[in-house]
This record gives sequence, structure tokens and C-alpha cells, in this order.
Amino acid sequence: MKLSLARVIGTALYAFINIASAQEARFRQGVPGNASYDYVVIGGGTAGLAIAARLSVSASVAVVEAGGLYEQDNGNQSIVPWFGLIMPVLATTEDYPPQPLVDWDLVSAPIPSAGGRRVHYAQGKTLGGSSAINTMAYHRGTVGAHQRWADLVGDSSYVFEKVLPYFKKSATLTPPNLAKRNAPNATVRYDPSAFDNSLRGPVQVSWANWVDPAQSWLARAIGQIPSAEGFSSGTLNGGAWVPTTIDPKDATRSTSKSGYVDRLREKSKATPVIYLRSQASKVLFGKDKVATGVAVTTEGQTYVLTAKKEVILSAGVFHSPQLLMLSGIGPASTLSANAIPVVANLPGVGQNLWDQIFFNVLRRITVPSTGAYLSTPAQQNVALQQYYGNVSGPYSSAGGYLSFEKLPASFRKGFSPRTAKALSEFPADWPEIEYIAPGFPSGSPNFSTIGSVSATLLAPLSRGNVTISSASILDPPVINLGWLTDPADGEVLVAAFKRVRELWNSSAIAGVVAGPEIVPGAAVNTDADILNFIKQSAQPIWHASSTCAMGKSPEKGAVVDSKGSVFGVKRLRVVDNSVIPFSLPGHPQASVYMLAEKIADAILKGR
Ligand SMILES: Cc1cc2nc3c(=O)[nH]c(=O)nc-3n(C[C@H](O)[C@H](O)[C@H](O)COP(=O)(O)OP(=O)(O)OC[C@H]3O[C@@H](n4cnc5c(N)ncnc54)[C@H](O)[C@@H]3O)c2cc1C
Ligand SMILES: *[C@@H]1O[C@H](CO)[C@@H](O)[C@H](O)[C@H]1NC(C)=O
Ligand SMILES: *[C@@H]1O[C@H](CO)[C@@H](O)[C@H](O)[C@H]1NC(C)=O
Ligand SMILES: *[C@@H]1O[C@H](CO)[C@@H](O)[C@H](O)[C@H]1NC(C)=O
Ligand SMILES: *[C@@H]1O[C@H](CO)[C@@H](O)[C@H](O)[C@H]1NC(C)=O
Ligand SMILES: *[C@@H]1O[C@H](CO)[C@@H](O)[C@H](O)[C@H]1NC(C)=O
Ligand SMILES: *[C@@H]1O[C@H](CO)[C@@H](O)[C@H](O)[C@H]1NC(C)=O
Ligand SMILES: *[C@H]1O[C@@H](CO)[C@H](O)[C@@H](O)[C@@H]1NC(C)=O
Repeated sequence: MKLSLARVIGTALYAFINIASAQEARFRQGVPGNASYDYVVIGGGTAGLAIAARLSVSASVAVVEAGGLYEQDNGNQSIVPWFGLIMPVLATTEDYPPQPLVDWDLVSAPIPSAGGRRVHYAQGKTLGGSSAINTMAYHRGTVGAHQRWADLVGDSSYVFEKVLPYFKKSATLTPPNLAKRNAPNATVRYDPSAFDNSLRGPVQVSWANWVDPAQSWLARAIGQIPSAEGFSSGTLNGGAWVPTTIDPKDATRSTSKSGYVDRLREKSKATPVIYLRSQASKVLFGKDKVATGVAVTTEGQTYVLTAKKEVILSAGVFHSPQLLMLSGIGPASTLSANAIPVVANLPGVGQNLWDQIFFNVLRRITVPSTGAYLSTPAQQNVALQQYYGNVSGPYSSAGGYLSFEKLPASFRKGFSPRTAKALSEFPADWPEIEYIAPGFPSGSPNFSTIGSVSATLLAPLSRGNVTISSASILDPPVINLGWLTDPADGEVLVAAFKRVRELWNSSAIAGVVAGPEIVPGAAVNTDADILNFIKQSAQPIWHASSTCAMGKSPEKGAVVDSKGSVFGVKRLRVVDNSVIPFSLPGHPQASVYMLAEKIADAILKGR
């Protein structure tokens, strides 16, 4: 027994070391120094690697990525699904533990409307970007949200039916393995026609071979209406076990790097040249405001990557607007305040920051959660055998149960007429709230799990902004999250709080709930107290978006057109979550991949 365990671990360790040292040789690495390519992509993240890989089929492509390889720099934290839900980079308080090898260490400006707090906002700084540190939930937006996208940008190719081929092109779905899945009571529902595995989409999407028992109970409270088709067919209503970006072959995280670099490389010699640990400092322009290349610094050496066709900016929601401003594209007042010559006065750069926030209500439950199965070295050894020997067990899973709804009528009675009207302007199929219900080991002999039911605001009316404090790339972007600056958001979250308390009270879980509420506790009862609790405790779910919004015209705040091309200059696009004109309801990574596929296709077709 001991011997075989040692062998399992030994084999895993050997494999791990081998993977780490072989990684750098697995793709073409850029050598610092002036060079010329058809396309230069800034940011090897979620969107950046997807678009670079597709373009490299018929063009030379360079990717400039500030981070290194997460397989080396973050190891199991970024590879083993379970760690993806508990790793330190997810801390949101100002005194978070820094993880500089994989995170940008961004901390927001104080948020006066949310208790004056500063928030650590994780953003992947590694090849793969935020797809290498996210919590892996995979789903898509709604038909109504896509219609709104199409209407807002004046391009009917953004309706759900027209983007569906790009969702399909980016991802492969593996159905659940019911023989290995430990919980027959956690029925998976999905619509196979929402995927097309013959396209061999690089991102792997699957359901893990492990269900958290505590979540299987909490699911009963938050998912009274099960979703018939899962969340990838254009509806988000009711609850479902969400699929995750996990490769079912070995239960490892699937990222833009593992999908669009490692997998595609195996099929084709055409791969981008990747400059690791290299930071772009600005986009360079020639005459007629044509983007000609990118200034890059690698370990102190500064050089120019010339773009013969286009520069594509995919540095993410905070750094794409920063780089535009440093390059002379942004609000003229911000540029002149930082002595940056104006190339294009685009007032919308950095504005229109959408951010979804959530709060938790905690109670005791008597069913153990996943963490309880890993709380002793002996249990961890069993779980390691399940994971490495059988691709199963607690380490193999990150997935959970999600549910979505517009708040029921009984919770809307307190809304001001203004709030009610603002909410009525969202599409009919756009959920206002998402519920997630994980559990954590309690460490108490009296009950096994601290259960958390959270509500995330998916219809926020507050907007933040991103700006700069200097003309230097070495200074981080200044992030004003703007949470709860619109009073409607407070009204909706207070109503959602009461809804969460009701869900906790549901008879479906009464048998496993023990004792009174732990957080915030019964003393928090009036609307004012509830709102104060939310201001003091709200957290980001890391879905910030829309700071370089796509739209019809720069006068109305748009930064790029519906092909991602930046207004007022030539041969420069932005392609990442910053250009989606609003936060789609729910989790964005599937939509970011779709967008990269869609724009790559447009570029390849000469549009
Ligand atoms: C902790 C966390 C959890 C999340 N959970 C989920 C989830 O469960 N499901 C889901 O759908 N979404 C989730 N998201 C959101 C989703 O992962 C992101 O919205 C998405 O990955 C963003 O993709 P992007 O291409 O816009 O940016 P990114 O993937 O962040 O890519 C930007 C890249 O640009 C690089 N870069 C930036 N500046 C420079 C520069 N100057 N020079 C060179 N390189 C630069 C960065 O290092 C990075 O690699 C989560 C995000 C986080 C951070
Ligand atoms: C690299 O290109 C820049 C800009 O074109 C130029 O100023 C510089 O001299 C070049 N460096 C080398 C080593 O050729
Ligand atoms: C579901 O099944 C698992 C495994 O048998 C069990 O631990 C869990 O309590 C069950 N959940 C519910 C809601 O019955
Ligand atoms: C491996 O999975 C099978 C089901 O496919 C299960 O019967 C077996 O018990 C598992 N083994 C371990 C060690 O978990
Ligand atoms: C936990 O159980 C112990 C022993 O039964 C008891 O003394 C204690 O009050 C309990 N604590 C809580 C928080 O219920
Ligand atoms: C950004 O938002 C902050 C806080 O809401 C506001 O004070 C500031 O004027 C805004 N800055 C810019 C550049 O828009
Ligand atoms: C929850 O149930 C308790 C006990 O039945 C009741 O007193 C309380 O009002 C309920 N709370 C909510 C929010 O439904
Ligand atoms: C991941 O790291 C390697 C090398 O340190 C260990 O051998 C593995 O046991 C570990 N995996 C898990 C699931 O913790």
C-alpha cells in the first residue's frame, strides 16, 4: 500500500518536473530584439492566444506576454482543479498575499460607496492570462443579451444564432462520466446541440468526476427550477451543474495556453512566436495614424516589434485601456494631464467599467464539503490516488451548481420607480441575480460545513472607470470600481439578500441546516443594516468588462467598432473582455473565446 502510493506520487512528481522543463521548448519563443511580423498581439491571455493561434495559420504572428509559464510559476495551483477554488490569488482584501509570478497585484482605489475599501482584483499575468487563474465555470450569454449587443453596435452578426458557430469552434464538450461521478443525485442537464466536437475546439469543457456533497444539498435550495438545457444554448434561467474548463483526460485545467498553444501545435506547424516575460509599453504610430508596431521590454532590453498588417491589443480589462492611453488614445484631458501627445481623442477609453459584485450569507450545515475529504494527510493520500490513478475524487473537481433568476415579484415591492424602470430595460431573459452555494469545512465537532449562499448582481447600474497616473507602463492602471454608486444596485442587492435568507430557509434543506445564521447574523435586519453589510463585504466575482467598449460612434463613448478596430487610428484592434459593450450576464470566459474566434475569422476573411 505504502509502496504503491509512493510510486503514484513519484510518477506524478517526475511527470510534473518533466512537463515544467519541457514547456519552454514546446512553442516558438521570441528572441528579444527588433523583428517584424504580420501581426503583433499584446497579451498572451484568454483572447490573445486564441486570436494569435488562428491568425498564425496564414500569417506570421508575435505574442508579447508580460508573465511566464503558470505550469512552472504556479504549479498545481493552476493545474489541479480543486486548488483553483481555494488558491491565495483569489483573496480580495487589501492585505491579500501577493502572488507576483501569476498575478498583476492590482489593488483598486478606495471605493467610497463601498465602505472606503480597496480591493485586490486578481488578473492573470502568465501565458494563458486569466484563464489560468479563473474558477473555470463555462457558460454563455442569453439570446436577449446578444440581441442587445447587436443593436448597440449596429451589427447583426452578434445575435446568438450568428455567434453560436464561434462558441462551437472554440470548445469541445465531454459529457459527464456517470460511472466515475460520485453522486447520481447531481443530475447534469445540457444541450448537446450547443457544441460541435467535430470542430475540435481547443478549450476542453467537462463535468468533473466528483460532486461536493454539501453543494448537492445547497443546490436544492438555490435551484428550485432546474434548467432543462444547461447554460450554453442562449438561456440562463433556473439552476444547473455548470460545466468547467477542465480537460477530462487527466482532470487538469484547460486554458487558452493548453488549448490554443499546446493542442493546436500538435496539429499544425503554424504557431505564433511568443515573447515571454516581456512587457509592451506602447503602440507606435507612423504617418496617417497607422499603427506600425509595439515597443517591448524584456529583462531591461527595449526593442520594437514591427507589425506589417496590424497590432492587436488583448491585455485585458484594466491593461488594454491603460496601453491605449499610454499610446496617445484616450480622453484628451487625461492624456494632457500626463503629458502624452494625443493621437486620437477617444473619451470612452477606460470608461464604462461594468463589474458584478456578490455577498455571502453563511449558515452551518451537517453534510461534509469537499474540503472535509482533504483535511488530513491520510485523506489527501486517498484523494491523490483517486486523482492520479483514476482521474476522480475531490482534487479532480472545481465545478458547482449555479442558478439564475430575475427576482420574484414579492421581492420587488420595495423598488423605487426609477429602479423598477431601469431593471425593466434589461432584456426579458437577462437574469438579475446569480446564486452560488459552496461550503467550507467548519472545524467544529458540532456541524461539518459552513455553507455559503451568495448572490451576484448581474444587472449592475453603477459604472467605474480605469485611468492612468503617469505616462509610464511601470505604474499600474488606476481602478475606480464605482460599486454601488447607483442607488438602484443597493436596492436590488438588499432584495437579493432577503431572497437568500428565504432560500436558506427552504424546506428542501431544512434537514441539514443547523442553528442560526453565522454571517451576517440575525441582528442585521433592517434595509439600512443589510445595505451596510453589503457595502462592507461585497466582493468582485472578477468579471470586470467593457472599458474599451464596442459601439457605433466615439462621440457616444465607443472605443472600437464591431470588428474591434479602434476609432480614429488605423490597423489597431482591441480584442478581449474590455470591448464587450456590457458585462454579459454570468461568467465571461466562453464569450471572450467566442469573440476572439469571431474577429480572427473576420481578419482572415479580410474584413
Ligand atoms: C480569479 C478569477 C476568476 C474567474 N472566474 C471565472 C469563471 O469561473 N468563469 C468565467 O467564465 N470567467 C471567470 N473569470 C473571468 C475570465 O477569466 C476573464 O474575463 C477572461 O479570462 C478575460 O480574458 P481577457 O483576454 O480579456 O484577459 P486576460 O485573460 O486577463 O489576458 C490579458 C493578458 O495580457 C497580458 N498583459 C497585460 N498587460 C500587458 C503588457 N503591457 N504587456 C504584455 N502583456 C500584458 C496579461 O499578462 C494577460 O496574460 C475569472 C477571472 C478571474 C481573474
Ligand atoms: C530597433 O528599431 C528602432 C525603431 O525602429 C530603432 O530606433 C533602433 O535603432 C533599432 N535597434 C537596433 C538594434 O537595430
Ligand atoms: C447525493 O449523493 C451523495 C453521495 O452519495 C451524498 O453524499 C449526498 O448527501 C447526496 N445529496 C443529496 C442532496 O441527497
Ligand atoms: C475508479 O473509478 C471506478 C469507476 O470507473 C471506480 O469503480 C473505482 O472505485 C475507482 N477507483 C478508485 C481508486 O477511486
Ligand atoms: C458544540 O458541542 C459542544 C459539546 O456538545 C457544546 O458544548 C457546544 O456548546 C457546542 N457549540 C455550539 C456552537 O453549538
Ligand atoms: C472615475 O470614477 C471616479 C469615482 O467614481 C470619479 O471620481 C472620477 O472622476 C472618474 N475619473 C475619470 C477619469 O473618469
Ligand atoms: C425563516 O424561518 C424562520 C423559522 O421558521 C422564520 O422565523 C423566519 O422568518 C424565516 N425567515 C425568512 C427570511 O424566511
Ligand atoms: C502536485 O505537485 C506535485 C509536485 O510537488 C506533487 O507530487 C503532487 O502530489 C501534487 N498534487 C496534488 C493534487 O496536490
